[in-house]
Order: sequence, then structure tokens, then C-alpha cells
Amino acid sequence: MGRLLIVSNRLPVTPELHENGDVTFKENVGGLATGLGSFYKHYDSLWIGWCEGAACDRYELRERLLAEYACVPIYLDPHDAHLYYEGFSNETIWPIFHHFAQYAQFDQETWEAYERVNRRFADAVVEQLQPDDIVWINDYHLMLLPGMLRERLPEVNIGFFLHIPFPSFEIFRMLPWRERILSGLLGADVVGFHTYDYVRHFLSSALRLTGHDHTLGQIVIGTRTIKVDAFPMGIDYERFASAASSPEVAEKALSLRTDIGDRRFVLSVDRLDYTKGIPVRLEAFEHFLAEHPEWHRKVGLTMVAVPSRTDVEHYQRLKREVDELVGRINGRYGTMDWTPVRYLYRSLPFEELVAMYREADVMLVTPLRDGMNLVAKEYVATKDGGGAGVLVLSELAGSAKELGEALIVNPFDRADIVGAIDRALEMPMAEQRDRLAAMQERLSRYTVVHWAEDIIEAVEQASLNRRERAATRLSPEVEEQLLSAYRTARRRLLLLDYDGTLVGFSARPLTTVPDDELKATLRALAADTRNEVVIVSGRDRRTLAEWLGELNVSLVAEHGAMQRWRGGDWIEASLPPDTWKETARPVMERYVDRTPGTFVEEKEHALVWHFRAADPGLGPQRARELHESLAGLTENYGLAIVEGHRVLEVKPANINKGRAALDFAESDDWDFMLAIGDDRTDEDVFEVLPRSAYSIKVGGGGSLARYRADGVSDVRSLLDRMVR
Ligand code: ADQ
Repeated sequence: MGRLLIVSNRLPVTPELHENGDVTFKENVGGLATGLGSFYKHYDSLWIGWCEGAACDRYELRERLLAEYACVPIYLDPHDAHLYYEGFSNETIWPIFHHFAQYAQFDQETWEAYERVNRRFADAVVEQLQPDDIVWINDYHLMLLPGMLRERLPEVNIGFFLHIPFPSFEIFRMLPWRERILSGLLGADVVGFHTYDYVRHFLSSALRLTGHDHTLGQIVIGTRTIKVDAFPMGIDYERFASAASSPEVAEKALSLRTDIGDRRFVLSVDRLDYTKGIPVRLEAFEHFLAEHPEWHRKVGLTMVAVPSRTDVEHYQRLKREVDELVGRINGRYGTMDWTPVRYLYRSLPFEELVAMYREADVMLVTPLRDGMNLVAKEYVATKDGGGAGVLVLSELAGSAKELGEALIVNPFDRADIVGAIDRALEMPMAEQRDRLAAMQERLSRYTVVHWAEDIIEAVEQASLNRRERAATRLSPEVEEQLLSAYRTARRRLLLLDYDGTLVGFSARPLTTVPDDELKATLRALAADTRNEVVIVSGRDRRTLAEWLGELNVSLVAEHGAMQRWRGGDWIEASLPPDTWKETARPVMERYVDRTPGTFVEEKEHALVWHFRAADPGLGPQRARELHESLAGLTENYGLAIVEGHRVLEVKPANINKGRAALDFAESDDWDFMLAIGDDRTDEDVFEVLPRSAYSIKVGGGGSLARYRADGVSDVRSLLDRMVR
């Protein structure tokens, strides 16, 4: 593979301009930057991101960032940056994706800025990109970027990872720009989330809004396959585990202990964000003190809150609320020598943070919703080497999925948190260590580097798959080869499926009448005496005769139950009587009543249940149930149940398109054969044809066909070229 291009909102370093004009660089702390810092320097990679601040637009800075940090800065117009970052990213996406819909702003102006900035990122990536590079895009600020890149460079390798939760469809649907965001994300080859719950939410939104279903997390769109999966982010475990025993940390821990005395030490550390559940946590601590006077003066909560998004109104309000709560608790319970809540509103240097983790007897991590929460993992890691302590963890943090040995709480349930604090303070040391050890085992294996490698490997695999598929693509070269074989042939057989191959789908099957252009193409093909054109369809004979009967082509109706050879009459296959319909019809009609948007189509020898217009989640589920309900019939009457594109068809088992195709294939000495089709029933045709035949599958998914076309328009343009 080529290089790795990491793209995120911010670069891992920030340039600082000093009064004397010098510029120095400060490494940013925080999940991705710190975790991947060492990793990305070892890879042949570049990091592309927004560079904020007065120093950024200085020309010589670009060169230094590139040479010293392998970073490519993007400069944004400050007004646009504000609308994109504080605006759309943090006032629309952040609240909606964390299920705080009541805080979300829907503002066309910030959306447009978000689009513009994503396009700026796309320009910057395209400028750097070389063939075979992997582009790894991070987080909610850049959700349109995968789609924008895909549009410009269809073959580019893209991984996307979302660090925050993906909301349930019922909340996601509120976003006026929901389709645009989904199609942006679906531009990637791999879309990653922290947990399987977010994967589920994403897949359900994709199905409901774009109609694309998935198989085992793979969505097929045209000839592209998108892998959607959970990759739980880890931490730089060693860094935290070893720091805990370093002399600097030991010194800080000692001075911390001197401050606290022999009181029990409860800690919480987060950005000051409304998703982190800080007020409920404080109230729970207040109630704990009210219910457990025996712990007064014996325990203290230290709450570290890092200032965050201070320009956004909801954050300012939260700040006031937290200040008041802390004041209230300390006013009510504090004494001359005991402050129940110590509140630090600032960021801490690494050693000081680790010293806090090391000393904390209880760590309270109770977000109302959190993509992962790395603080919980960092706390566990610093206890490696024999430390004790209890992690109280919200079930709504992604990390709860991996840290089952923590005391798991519902962060909205104050009483639950109160109970957990009590239990944590009373927990025997041996149990504390056992629980920590189990979590440490897991976290030390699945580190941040492991996580990053997993994502990159998934993108590499997707890229290999793409190359394999490209080999079977109906490329211009293959098309030329096919056309030249066609032109020199004397006897040619063309077996063409109708729906999904010559015309697109519609919720109502009777509306996909052939247009004049299609008829003209088929007429011209049929006019060539060297050609035998056969429409091989699942449709009933009346519709086929009405729509295509005037053309000089052969027709195969109901998957081969009836054939009308060019110039002849309809011939029926010998079939047992259709008495089975009397049993099957009422069963299918019951499903129509229970599933709005569905209907039964009756053909001469088949019954079809159509669910294209049904709820996209319910339709396939009911289809499976119906399949089960009808299963008994199939053996007794010699029937087959065939699943097509949003249809379930019951028909005689010994009838299939392959048999009909074979009748035509064996009727002459063809020196050119072409079969085109899009669904399962066309596979029977591909299967019976000799290897020398040209077979083309329309769309993605497994197939026996030799080649693939993206869609109906590719098929039509190929046929047009044949008659030209
Ligand atoms: P955050 O919401 O920022 O991240 P979190 O995962 O806890 O939340 O990461 C915070 C990071 O900042 C930690 O590495 C922590 O050490 C550091 N930090 C916190 N308080 C600090 C302090 N006072 N001083 C110094 N450093 C401090 C988003 C999502 C999360 C997801 C991460 C990573 O909201 O759900 O886990 O991205 O994907």
C-alpha cells in the first residue's frame, strides 16, 4: 500500500506565535493526537487538519510543519471556521448525535459553511494524494468528506471513524440534512464506530433513508461494497501504566495525599460538557452525603473539568449550574477542615492527571452519553502494578461494553449512583484488584495502536476487494472486446432480463413501461438478421406481450413457464394444476393486511408478494416470516419460493430462467452469446451458458457472471453501441 493520510479537524500540533516573532509548536493532548502520536510517526504518513491561530497563515510555517511533524495545515477563513466548528459541528451534530435534540440548532447558514469547509478539506487531500494511499478520516466534523473524495476519485481508499455515538434513527431523522450526511459517510470503504450499538443505528438509518440494506454489516451500492463495523478505541496503555510508577508522578501523588490526608478520594475528570452528566453526578454525591453521615469528613470528591467550547451558550449555562451546585454542597456540608467537593476548572499536565488517577479510591465516570470515554480506560491502566480502586461507569459510555467489571450505573438514576458510591467505598481490596486485573488484561491487549491497525487493515482489505471486482468490471476495454466479438459474429443470441436490467425499479410494477428509446434500441437489434433477441423475464405474458409484443423479439414469461419464440405463439411448459394457489393466496393476503404498502400479484403460474413500498425494516422481516409460513406448501406441491428485489415469489420448482435460456442456447450454432441480468433468478441463466458466453451482472453482490455493470444506464449504453 501507499502512505497513510490521517485527516482530522485539528492537527496534532498547534503553532504558537511569540511576541518576538518566533514560532514554537505545542503538541495537543487528547485521545487521537496523543494516542496516534507515536504510531503515525512510524508509518509513512501525513496528517492533514485545520491550523488555527495567528501563526498559521505564515508561509514558512507550512514547510516546518511538514518537515518536523509531517503535518499539512489547512487555513480556514475565521468566519467560516466559526460557523463550521462552533456552529454546525458543535451546535447541531454534537447535540443530535448525543441524543440532546432539544439543544440542537438547525441553521442553513452553518450547514453551508460545514459543506464549504469539508470541500476545503477535500481540496487539501486531493492535492496530497498519491495512488495507493489510504485516507483515514476522523470524526463528526468531516462527515461529508468521504463522499466528496469518492466523487472526484472513484478508486481512492477511504476509512472513516466516528468518535462520538451514532444516534438512533428516530433522532437522526430530525436533521434536515440527514441524507447528505449519510451519503457523505457512505463514500468511505470502511465506516467505523466504537460500539455495535452505533453500528446498528447507522445501518438502520442507511436502510430507512437510502433504501440500502446490509448483509453482515456490508452495504452494497452499485458495484461498491461498504464495510460498517465496530472498532473500540483503546489507549496508549503502556504510557499510563508506566507513568504511574515514575518519580515525577510519585512526587505529585505525595503532595496530593498531603492535601487530602487519610480521607477517601473520589475523582471525576471530563471536559465540561452537558453530555458528561456532571450535574447529576454532583447531585448524587450530595445525596450520598445526606444518606451517609458516617462518611462525612472521611471522603471528598475532586472534580476536574476541562474548559470546553466556552463560546457556545449551553456550555456557559452548564458552567454556571456546576458552579452553583458545588457551592451549594460545600455550603451545606463543608466544615473548617473539610471541603466535600474540590472543583478544578482547568486542564492538567499529564503527570498531575496520572497522579490523580493513581491516588483515587473511586473514579466516577457517569456520562449521559459518550462515544467511548477514554478517561475510564486511563484510570484502569494507571492501577497496573498493584494499585487498588473502583471504577463506577455509566452504561451509556461506549467503554462500558469492554469494562464490565466496573460498577455499571444508569447515569440518569441518581439513586443508582448513590448506591454505587457506597458500594465502591465498602468494596474489599481483593475484589477491587480482581476487577481491575480483568479489565487491565483486555485494555493492555487492545491498545490504540492495535485499534488503528485494525481500521487500516480493514481499508486495505476493502481496497484488495475493489481491485478484484475491478478485474470483472465492464470496463471500456472489455466493452471494446465484446463489441468486436459481436461485430464479427454470424449468429448471435442476446438473453436480456427486463426489470432492473433494461429499466429501473418502481414501487408499482405496472409503471415501468418501456420508453420509446428502449423500444427503438430493441427494434434495431432485432432488425439485424444475425440476431436472436430474447427478453427473459419473470413478468406475466400479458404484460410482456402488451409492452414488447410488437417488436420482433422472443419472449420468456414467468421465469420460463411460457415462451413465445419470434413470430410464433405462446408455448406453455407442462405444469401440474395450480390448485396450490387456493392455499397460498389467503396466507399471502394475511401478510398484506398486516404489512402496509404490500400487495399480491397473481400470475398464471405464480403468486408474488411485493414489499418494495413497505417499511424498509419491516418488509424483509415479514418476508422471512411469510417464507416460513409457505414452506410447508413447497414440498407437497413441488413449488419453489424465490426471493427477488423486494419480492417473494412462489412458483413451480421445475421452472427457471436457466431452462428457458438453455432451450434458446441449444437451438442454433451461436458464435456470440450475451446474457444480462440483475437478480437471483438471472443466476440460473449465467450458470447454464458456456464459458465463452458474455454474461453481465447488473449491480453488486455475488454472481456467476463474468462481468459486472453498475446499473441500467450502462446496459442501455452498451446495447446502443451494438446497434450503432
Ligand atoms: P472526549 O469527549 O474529549 O472525546 P474522552 O474519551 O474522555 O472524552 O477523552 C478525553 C481525553 O482528554 C482523555 O485522554 C483525557 O486524559 C484527557 N483529559 C481529560 N481531562 C483532562 C484534564 N483535566 N487535563 C488533561 N487532560 C485531560 C471524544 C468522545 C469520546 C471518545 C473520544 C475518543 O466524546 O467518547 O472516547 O473522543 O474517541
